[in-house]
Order: sequence, then C-alpha cells, then structure tokens
Amino acid sequence: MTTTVRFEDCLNRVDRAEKEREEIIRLTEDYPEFTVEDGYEVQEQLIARRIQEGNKITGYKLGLTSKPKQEMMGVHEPSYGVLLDYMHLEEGEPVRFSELIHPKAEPEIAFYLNEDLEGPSVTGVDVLAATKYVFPAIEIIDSRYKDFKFTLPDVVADNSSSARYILGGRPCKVSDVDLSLMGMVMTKNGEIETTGAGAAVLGHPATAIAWFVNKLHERGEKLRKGQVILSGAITGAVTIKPGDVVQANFEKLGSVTVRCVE
Ligand code: 0L1
Ligand code: MG
Repeated sequence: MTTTVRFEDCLNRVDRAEKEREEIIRLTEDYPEFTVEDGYEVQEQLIARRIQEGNKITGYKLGLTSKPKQEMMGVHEPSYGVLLDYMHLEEGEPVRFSELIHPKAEPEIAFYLNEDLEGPSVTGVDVLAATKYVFPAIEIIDSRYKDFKFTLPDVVADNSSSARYILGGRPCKVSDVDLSLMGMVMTKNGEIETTGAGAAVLGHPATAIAWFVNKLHERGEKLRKGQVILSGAITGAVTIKPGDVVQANFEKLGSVTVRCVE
C-alpha cells in the first residue's frame, strides 16, 4: 500500500459495506498490490472505528483453518478476525437476515479463557491449560464481498467475514473431552448437512489457537482472560435462508441451535 488515501478508501469500503449491507468488489481488484499485512492493518483500523462507535471486543475467530479451504483459496495459513459484542447472539435469539448480506453457518468449537495468553512460542498444551471451558458454537459468516469471492488480503481486511456467533448453553471442562477426535453432525431443518471431527481444524483446535496467539504477538497483542475464541470451522459453511433452523451436535459437548428469520 503506497498512500494513506488508498488505505482510507479500503477502510471506508469495508466499513460501509457492513453497515449498509452492501456487497462490494474485492479490494485487490482495484489495488492488486494490497497485501495480507495491509489487510490486517485495515482490519485493525476497522475494529478501532467499531470501538469508537461504542462496541466492545468479546474475543476472536479463526478462519480458513481446514486444509481443503486453504487449498481452495491457495493460502498456507489461517486468517483471524475480531468478535465484537453486537455479534454475539444468545441461543434462542434468531439470526436476522435483514441485518446481514448473504450469511452462512459454520460448526465450531469455542474456547473460553481462564488466563491471558501471550506469545511467542505458545503451544496447544498452553492453550488447553489456559482454557476454562469449551462450548459448542455456530459462527455466522457474512463476507461483504460479492458472491463470497475474495483473496486472503481481502478477507482479512473484511474482519475474516465475522458477523454473528452463538454458543451452546452447556460449558464443558476441556479436560473432559478429546477435541481432536470429537465427532460433529450439523443439521438443517432436521436433515444432516455436514459431518466432521475436531481434527479438521489444523489437527487440533488448540493448535489453531496457538498459531493465532503467536501471530497476535507479532502485532503486539495478546488474548485476555474472559475472551471467547472460535477455533475455526470443522466443515464447510452451510447455506441458510429465513425459516431455516440449524443445529450443530457435538459428541460429549452437546448441541447449539440457531433459527433464521427475515
Ligand atoms: O470463519 C471462516 O472460516 C471464514 C473465514 C473467511 C472465509 C469465508 O468467508 O469463507
Ligand atoms: Mg468460522
């Protein structure tokens, strides 16, 4: 990125797209030189704007954690985004399509931290030791790009498509479950849509979070006690429409359900 004007332009585009529910074209179409680092810079400024507007950070999400999705996008590492208070839905609250563009649902395992976690050299074991509970979760992603088409720098600037998230009501101690072998079945309106296991997330969801903590350290940041981390989708995203009811059922962890309305 060469000039502030271009940077501001990128920031304004992703900012407005979320607020106005307006699809935009990829930033890299107009700015082919836009890098992943530029993407994180825009994301950081976007979150700073949201905080100025009165919102609070509640945690983070990892994206692009499965090998098939990385291969599909030609990237070799996951992305991350920031979760804000307005994105959190209690189980029972609906996903409102009138607030979003073209949302999709992903089954994920959420971590609730008991301690701060700071890189460098954090391992999956450190992540498990710092985790109080894990929850079954559904992430609602909503890329602001037309037809969900983007490159890694684009999606990073768009806060990794973060839109909404829902945690299941039953927390589970991390020591009581094997998150790698844990099976998951996602249904839509009672029909099976996708199946998978925790190992789909970089071999183990805690490994994905360790990668993230070390990445955050490079930007001078850390995870804080009480934050929620969505560790990444176990399967591909499920398409949804108003009227649909989506449920993610996890072995031992229980389930989480969300209803979609206009
Ligand atoms: O949470 C995710 O894995 C999605 C990250 C961004 C990519 C997408 O919108 O599909
Ligand atoms: Mg996700």
